Amino acid sequence: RAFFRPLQQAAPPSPTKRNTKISVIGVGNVGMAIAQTILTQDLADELALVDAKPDKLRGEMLDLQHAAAFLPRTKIRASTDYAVTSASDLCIITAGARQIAGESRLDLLQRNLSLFREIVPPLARYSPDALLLVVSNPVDVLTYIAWKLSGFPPNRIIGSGTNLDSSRFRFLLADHLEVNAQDVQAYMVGEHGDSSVALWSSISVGGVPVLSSLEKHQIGYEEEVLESIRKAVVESAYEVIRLKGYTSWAIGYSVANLARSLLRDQHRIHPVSLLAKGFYGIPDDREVFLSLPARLGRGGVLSVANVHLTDEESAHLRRSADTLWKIQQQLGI
Ligand code: 6V0
Repeated sequence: RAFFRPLQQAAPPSPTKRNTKISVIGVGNVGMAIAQTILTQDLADELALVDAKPDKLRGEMLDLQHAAAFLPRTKIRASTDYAVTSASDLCIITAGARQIAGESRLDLLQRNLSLFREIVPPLARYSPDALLLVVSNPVDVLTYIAWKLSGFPPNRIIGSGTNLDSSRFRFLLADHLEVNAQDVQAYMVGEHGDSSVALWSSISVGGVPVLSSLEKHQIGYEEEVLESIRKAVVESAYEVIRLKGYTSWAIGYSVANLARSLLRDQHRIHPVSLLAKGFYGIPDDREVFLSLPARLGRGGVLSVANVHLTDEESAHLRRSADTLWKIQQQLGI
């Protein structure tokens, strides 16, 4: 005897109602933090996981599935075969080779390039209309590589970039000013990591611009404090890695936040890595991905906010663009 009996004369489900599907490639610390945040925040109807290690992959899938009684209903699947990602709305790449002792940054990049050659073409084939979100490091160069290997238009290729750096910046500013981080607006742009650029003029608390509201004699002091906060942002990733071996929770929340803005067409502004040529004096022949504040929606990067940069800030961006471009030339892609 069936447990449920169908309603008489029921209409079939509407064919126009589509499920939202997210795929996460790489189920390491970062991939799993992203996956679990996506589940708890009810961002997808279907979640597909892919990794090169079948046992670890199956173990992680079962562990998440066993939480079904406590979560919104999401179909979770996992496979080493990319067919599982078919018809995704968003593919998030977190797979990455780890740096071996003594290995140069360029050698690591070469290894990640071969890895991306295995990952990106099948993702693009199975989900030709998807948005691609790259998290693996070095994120700006790998986002460029994903763009080249996918053949997707640039608006559908996004690197998580300085979205995380900016949230660390907001946390530290909020801590200093004793306010809630959600009320602090502040952007870090440029290259993710060591040479990211803090946009001082962007800092506002509760809508009040911090620097321009200070008296002249206070500005020097406050600029010193802000500079020490910027340094602390750069240091903080190293500190977490030194203390616990990797970073996971903050990148998990930050990527889930991007997924929400993209899939729910929120038109929110996030600093993410995007094709930056032509912006802030970056020449058109420099095809590099760098973070700039962008309006995100269902179409991916909808537009780039025209924020004011000082001469020094835009020169810094152009230097980063040059460095990344030279690295890309050496990779031969
Ligand atoms: P991890 O725990 O080593 O996980 C990497 C996963 O990738 C492992 O499960 C591997 O099995 C898997 N993998 C390796 N090769 C393949 C392949 N060919 N196909 C599929 N899967 C594969 O690393 P962790 O999760 O800690 O970090 C992942 C990446 O995220 C690294 O590159 C980090 O540097 C990067 N991060 C980026 C951040 C950002 O802000 N953009 C922040 C934190 C980490």
